[in-house]
Amino acid sequence: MLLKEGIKLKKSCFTACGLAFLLLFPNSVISPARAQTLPKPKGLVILAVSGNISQRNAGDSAEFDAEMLKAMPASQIATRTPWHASVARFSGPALKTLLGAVGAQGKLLRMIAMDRYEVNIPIEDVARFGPVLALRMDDKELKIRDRGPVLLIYPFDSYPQLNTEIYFGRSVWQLQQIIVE
Ligand SMILES: Nc1nc2c(c(=O)[nH]1)N[C@H]1C(S)=C(S)[C@@H](COP(=O)(O)O)O[C@H]1N2
Ligand SMILES: [Mo]
Repeated sequence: MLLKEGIKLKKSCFTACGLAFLLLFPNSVISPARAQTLPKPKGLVILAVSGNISQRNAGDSAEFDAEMLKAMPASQIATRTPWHASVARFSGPALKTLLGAVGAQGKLLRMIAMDRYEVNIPIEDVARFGPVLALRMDDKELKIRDRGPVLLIYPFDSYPQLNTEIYFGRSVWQLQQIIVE
């Protein structure tokens, strides 16, 4: 009799503890991906994300080498651009994919390029137009001389309204740093 009571008590304690754990750490079950830590880059860092992010691998930043970016699911945009007169196929992680990987939360993306060019992109652009961090053009890796290694491309041909100076200006080439605000 006493033993039975003891087992019952133990059982209910387990349930209560489990419940308390879930209440304290809801993310442990709801989004296990968030708990994953970002691996450290092994090669040359070509893109760094900082600001309002939850995943970091180098101080306040999430740093990426080429291999890490290539390992992400790739998206494609076939379009003409201000720099390419005929249609080309650009591929690489969608900006949305990268922002998801670092747990970005904010309203504004400060984009900074190798030449210190800087432009602000409203976060709405990400879902609305699906811009891509192009690493390749027609399956060929973009070199620095091709405006790579990371070139932000909007689907200019799919959305005629993108063909303005505003979006040309947001098409950052040689993108090096993103600050999420
Ligand atoms: N890295 C970098 N990206 C950049 C720029 C720049 O100066 N540096 N200029 C922006 C602007 S203002 C425009 S209109 C387009 C086209 O620039 P271009 O015609 O001078 O090549 O690229 C955008 N991306
Ligand atoms: Mo511009």
